[in-house]
Amino acid sequence: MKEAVEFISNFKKIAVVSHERPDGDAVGSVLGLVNFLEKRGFEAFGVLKDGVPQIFRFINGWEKIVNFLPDSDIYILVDASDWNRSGFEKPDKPIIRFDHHLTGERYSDKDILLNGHPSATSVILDFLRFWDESSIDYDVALPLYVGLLTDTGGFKNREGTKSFEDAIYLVGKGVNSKWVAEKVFREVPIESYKLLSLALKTLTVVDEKIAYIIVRREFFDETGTNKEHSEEFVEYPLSVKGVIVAFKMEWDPRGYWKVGLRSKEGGPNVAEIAQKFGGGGHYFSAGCRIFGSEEEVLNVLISEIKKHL
Ligand SMILES: [Mn+2]
Repeated sequence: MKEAVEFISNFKKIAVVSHERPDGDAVGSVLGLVNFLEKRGFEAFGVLKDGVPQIFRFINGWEKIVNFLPDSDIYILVDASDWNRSGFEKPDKPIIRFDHHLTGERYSDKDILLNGHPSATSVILDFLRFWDESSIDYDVALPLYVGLLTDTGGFKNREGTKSFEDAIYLVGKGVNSKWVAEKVFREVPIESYKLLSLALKTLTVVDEKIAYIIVRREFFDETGTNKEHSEEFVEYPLSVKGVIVAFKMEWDPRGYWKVGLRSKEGGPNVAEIAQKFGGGGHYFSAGCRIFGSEEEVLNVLISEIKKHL
């Protein structure tokens, strides 16, 4: 960490970049770092190709995030396994990566990849506490907490003490955990439920252990919704009793199916399944893109999953 601090300190302009279709961890990682770097006197840019989802626009500084890649001295890639996931051309400048997964590309010997941390914001919190605790104020703590809360699924997806230790620290910086939970989980637009009611009709269990949900193109058309409205739908097949592995397959306007895979205790490593289709992720959560008809994709996915049971 010391080397990473010294390395970053060599530069003046710093861009913090995360993945397309940003989740709470992506947004929180970018904003937590940017707000901290600004406090330290750097010229910092937050970059998200798809912008900040509506639901996270309560976090201080969200409106500073840009959807193009600005000229910068160094690029910090957060919560993403490789640069391609940012949706931008790779710049010809130093890149350093912070993540809570060891898999993926490495860009520098200063990368900070910590396996077992509950969120990328948890890795960043450790790093910022090492760097300068006095610069971690509310504006830094709030986005880091949002990443922690969302990536752990409201503290459901992780065992152990680390998430709670981080939460105690961040709440100690003034984060109101009840207010944030309401912002994140209880401000669902009604369109999401309209989309969900259609998608739930496709909920299917295979061999008692595998379940899936499909979000078809016409569901979006019928309800006037988009991919932002179906973010957490994979929770429904996953939560069926007896099921240990689940996926959501969703039509993407770019012409393929976007597949999100999840595993429960006793379930298979879904990262290995996603990798078969050119995707990636980690043990309990992974994703990939597959071209083909709904039936074709269902068939190849289910037969691949069965090999891992
Ligand atoms: Mn994450």
